[in-house]
Amino acid sequence: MSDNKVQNVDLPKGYQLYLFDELPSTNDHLKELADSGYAHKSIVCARSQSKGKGRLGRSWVSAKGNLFISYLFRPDVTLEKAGELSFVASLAVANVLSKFTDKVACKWPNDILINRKKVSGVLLETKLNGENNLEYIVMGIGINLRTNPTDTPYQATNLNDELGGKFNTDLLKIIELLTNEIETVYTIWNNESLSSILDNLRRYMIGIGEKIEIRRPTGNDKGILLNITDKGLLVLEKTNGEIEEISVGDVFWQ
Ligand code: BT5
Repeated sequence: MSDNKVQNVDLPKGYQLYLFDELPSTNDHLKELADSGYAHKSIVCARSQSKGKGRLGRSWVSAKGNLFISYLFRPDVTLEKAGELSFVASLAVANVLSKFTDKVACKWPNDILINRKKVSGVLLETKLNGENNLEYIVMGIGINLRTNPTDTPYQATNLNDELGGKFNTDLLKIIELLTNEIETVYTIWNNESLSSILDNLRRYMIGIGEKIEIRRPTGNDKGILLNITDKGLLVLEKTNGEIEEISVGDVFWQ
């Protein structure tokens, strides 16, 4: 395992990176390491994944050249509070991508877009210790740096194409940029609250006031995206006038 430990990378204090050529899923591997006692702020990155995972049992297309990275955190918080880390991840990714282009946006809840196409996604996985006591959380982030699938229901893109073929930053440099940003945003979340994260994220959020379709496991709904609440829920005004606060789903533009 120590073979995978990377020393020549400039990360904020406390972070340790483990880099692999290929893994089934960086989230799954980091969960195993977490179970064997790896520390808060351990990071697993793979150059490719053979079984990359999305949310709700979906898969994440994981070809070489893109970023597949997972962060382990052991905050002393409830499960509900830990879920807020998805917004921490989104804001950090949006801030990093904004160093390359001003076309970055966020589509609720965690999709990061360039020119309204999906370039990145976030998958949180938790382990509980007792009823509502968090043992750890794994924050998985995928960023399409050089390629993207072309057959997804929501259109995808990659950073290199959006920069007209001019992306040439190496993997360790991207990991440094992202980890620095994650540390900054995580510290704000840890010290203050979700509201300051969401205020920043709202600068990137698109779709407010627009007609959307929300697709979710329990059924689809159409309406106007009114707002994102201070807890990160999506407020939908349905076509029948009813207002609902939604915690899980995928947004499609109408
Ligand atoms: C996500 O899920 O967007 C979360 C993706 C998290 C991936 C990271 S990579 C590192 C870590 N290890 C893992 O195993 N996973 C995490 P979701 O919102 O469910 O989006 C998945 C859907 O997006 C799929 O059903 C496809 O339609 C589409 N999709 C799949 N691969 C994609 C890609 N590379 N780029 C854009 N869209 C993609």
